Amino acid sequence: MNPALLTTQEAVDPVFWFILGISALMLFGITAAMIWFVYRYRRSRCPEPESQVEGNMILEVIWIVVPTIIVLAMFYFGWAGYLALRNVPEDAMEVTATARMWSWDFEYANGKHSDRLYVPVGKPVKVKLLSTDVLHAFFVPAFRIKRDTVPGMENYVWFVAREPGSYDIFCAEYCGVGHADMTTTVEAVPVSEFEEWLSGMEAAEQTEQGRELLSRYGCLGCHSLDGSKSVGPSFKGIGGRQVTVLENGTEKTLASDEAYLEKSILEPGSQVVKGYPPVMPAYADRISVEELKAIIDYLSRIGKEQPEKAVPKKVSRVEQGQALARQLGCLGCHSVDGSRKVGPSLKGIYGSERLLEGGATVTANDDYLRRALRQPGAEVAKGYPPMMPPYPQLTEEQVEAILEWLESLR
Ligand code: HEC
Ligand code: HEC
Ligand SMILES: [Cu+2]
Repeated sequence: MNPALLTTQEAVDPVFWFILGISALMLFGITAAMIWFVYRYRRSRCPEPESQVEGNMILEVIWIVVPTIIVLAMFYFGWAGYLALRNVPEDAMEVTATARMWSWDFEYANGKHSDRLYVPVGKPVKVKLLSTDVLHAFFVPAFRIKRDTVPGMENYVWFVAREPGSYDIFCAEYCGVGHADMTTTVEAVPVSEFEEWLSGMEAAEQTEQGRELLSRYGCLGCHSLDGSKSVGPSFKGIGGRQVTVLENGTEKTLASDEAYLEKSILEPGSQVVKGYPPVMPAYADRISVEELKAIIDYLSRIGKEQPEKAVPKKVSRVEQGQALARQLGCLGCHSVDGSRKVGPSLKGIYGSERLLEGGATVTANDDYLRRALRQPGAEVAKGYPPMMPPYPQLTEEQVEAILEWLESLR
């Protein structure tokens, strides 16, 4: 038997049914024999023992040998199944699951994080298990896997999802007041959908990447984002607008769709915007296909949306704060809809009056909220346990992003 070829369900289920079957057989066999003996040798029928049995070799051999074989068989199948659970197939995809009070964070090879575990159907997944605080346990009943996450120690499980679907994940180690809320799901999706999800970025990241490329390639030296004319036309509203160009000396009016944008970047000389000098360098051999795509996406987007929204210092910060809150597990203890969890809801907290343990009240301004993050034990909200962990790893910039996110929850 090659244990590595099994899925975890196939490794566990037969052993389970084997042991359950033998136990059931024993239960019914022994109970039936007992009832039969009670009836057959009842006192009214046999008041006195009539014979004295000294021993029976054959019987003794049977009840030593048969149970020994049964127990060894249970051990053998159990051990083989256990090896299958511990031998990760070589082509397994790695994901890191971090448990903390009271939520899960999943990190993929490319650095992407999520609060649900996305996996491709049919591909083995190795889940590295870490804990940042106390003992938790990663439990997915559908795949028959359960393993402790231990602070300071790395553990692992693996599984294959054969069918697309959503499978429950629980924490199976009592870890404090929020334990019962420590649930999420494995989302098994077709491989192509998974790849798309994995490489996909949040809108905020995309916007940031697009902008970053524009400044890296010096586009912003000749193009403004705010509508003002510089060496070249402004990018403001560029996606989808009508533009008049000179192509080989003839004037043409066309819509600046993605194909037009691509051509303008790769071979700007072929269509020159009317009223501008043909000085834009060609980028045909200088940027990669992905970068070109990111730039075009960005330019098309700032055409459709409000430019202030698409070049969003503020919005992307809020989204960064929200992503951090999810990643750091704030949402395991705080709701954003006004409901009480382990800690107070973060909805409407910004700017509100807070009652503290000891009777003082404070206004939740940036200073207070910053202290709440930096030294959570110093001021404790009244009626709540002093359970909030400190986050010494947060940079000042990240704290600012979280504060802006909190402000947006008003
Ligand atoms: C040296 C200055 C300069 C640089 C650097 C530059 N451009 Fe241009 N760009 C221009 C000029 C001038 C025009 C208008 C004439 C033309 O169409 O060639 C233009 C036109 C365009 C157009 C068509 C604009 C419209 O209104 O239809 C796009 C799109 C564009 N540039 C994108 C970019 C991108 C993206 C980059 C960076 C990868 C870049 N440009 C770098 C000067 C520049
Ligand atoms: C383990 C659970 C837990 C986690 C994780 C957690 N908190 Fe808290 N938090 C609490 C509890 C409990 C309180 C109330 C007691 C106190 O003030 O210390 C609290 C208080 C707060 C307060 C002050 C609330 C008030 O009413 O004045 C803020 C703001 C806050 N948390 C934000 C966050 C942010 C942001 C994160 C993520 C970086 C986070 N918390 C992570 C449990 C948690
Ligand atoms: Cu837990």
